[in-house]
Amino acid sequence: GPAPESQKEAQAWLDQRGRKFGLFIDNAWTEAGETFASTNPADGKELAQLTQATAEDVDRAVQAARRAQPAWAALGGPARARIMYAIARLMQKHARLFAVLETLDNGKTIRETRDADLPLVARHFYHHAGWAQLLDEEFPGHRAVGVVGQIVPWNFPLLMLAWKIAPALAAGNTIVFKPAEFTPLTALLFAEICVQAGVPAGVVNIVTGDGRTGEAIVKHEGIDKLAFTGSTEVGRLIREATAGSGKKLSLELGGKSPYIVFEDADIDAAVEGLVDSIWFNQGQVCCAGSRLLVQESVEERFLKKLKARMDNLRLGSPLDKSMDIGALVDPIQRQRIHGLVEAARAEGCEIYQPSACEIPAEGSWFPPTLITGASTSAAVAQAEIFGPVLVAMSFRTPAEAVQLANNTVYGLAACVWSENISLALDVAPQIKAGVVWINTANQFDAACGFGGYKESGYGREGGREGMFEYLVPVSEDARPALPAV
Ligand code: TXE
Repeated sequence: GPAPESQKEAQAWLDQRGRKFGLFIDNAWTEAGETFASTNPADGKELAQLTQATAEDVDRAVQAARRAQPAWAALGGPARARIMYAIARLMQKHARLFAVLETLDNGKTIRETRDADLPLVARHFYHHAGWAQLLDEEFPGHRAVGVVGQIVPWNFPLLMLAWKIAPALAAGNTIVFKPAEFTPLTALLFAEICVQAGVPAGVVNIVTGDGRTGEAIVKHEGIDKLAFTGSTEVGRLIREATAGSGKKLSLELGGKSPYIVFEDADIDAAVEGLVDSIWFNQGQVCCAGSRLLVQESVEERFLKKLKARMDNLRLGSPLDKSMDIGALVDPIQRQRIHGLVEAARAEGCEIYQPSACEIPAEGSWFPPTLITGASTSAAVAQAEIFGPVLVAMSFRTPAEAVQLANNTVYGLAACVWSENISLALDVAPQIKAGVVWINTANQFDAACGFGGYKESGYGREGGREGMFEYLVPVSEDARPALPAV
């Protein structure tokens, strides 16, 4: 069953501030201003009131970050590393509290927050503490960009925070960070961890709010670099808004990743991998394997096994350790997903949902869904659904598989399943995707750059490549001004 101690701890943490939060600026909490509610999507109940940060609030956060930046950079990599190791250890120490809070705020299952999100978060801080330690040797001739603005979505609130904040700190930047309006709570708990770990005032500032707060960060002249993860639509707005501003920018956007199964694949393993690929986090994953491309000769066998596996997926209370599928982040997302699935049904597609899957009366839920018979140009085959919905198509030859795999505007991730490693290694590089997994799925490593091509964005997070996003060559500072013409 659920962990009662950690649940009590999470409720106590919320209560301790009267369930009303201000902003975290310069290592201090502001009074709550105009607020909005964050709810538990599993029961629709309010968890807390959060402050909608105004442009003035954002400006104060940027000023604090600007004041703190020179000293933070001058502290040097090894000293920053010590603080980052402390953050990593504290994240591990409070992992259960973080996991419960994340599950309450987001609706994802406790099994995932406990076994995936939190271990990956700690690992990300440890890994980047290592980069801080080695900064001078590994990145000679580089310095921190300065003040960075970071905006993240709601699907992996804390993990996306780690992907953003860890490399920025390692490189010597100071930060104005905005969590998504649906899932702001763990970022605020993280703020307390920063204080405990000895992060100096002004280095990490956390402002809550919706897209208006995001816009204020994007437009602020005191921001030297922006890092955004979210929808392609907002990514495009940010790129337009920053064009010509000189701000450095990285975008991690949507995806419609292919999951390719060849006839010689280990079918049972491929089915299991697919369950993880599309139903992990209710399919609200940028690199979700949302398009199954299966070789015609094994299509029937594969789909039969897949449906049997779908029938065994358990959907229900995210705090229950035995659940596979939790709640969607918000009823708005449920509405969107429902609309796309119903449009596919109206176009004559076949929709499979396990008949025994009971949907709770309260909260926002969607059953695991398989769509067959969609044309390659159908909306469900092209648009990022961002829910527990898989679209299956078949192919005859490897060349056709590659053509179908690349037939979207996105290019974030892909999976290739075949016991013939020559075939897999031949196909993988032909797929335009930032990551291609062979005979596996959802393998994330802090040492490995993650990011996209095409409308999935640009820039990489993680590893050496990710560090360069938060550094600039010092030679640019030394370059003499151009002579007047
Ligand atoms: O994303 P948004 P939403 C896709 C997915 C999902 C859809 C909508 O298909 O169904 O987007 O989700 C902030 N300037 N993905 O609406 O709006 C916002 O407050 C600056 C895929 O939640 O992109 C939040 O913090 N910031 C994606 C963050 O941007 C702005 C993950 C993301 O919100 C802003 C999320 C603005 N004008 C959604 N408007 C993935 N592939 O990982 C909003 N924001």
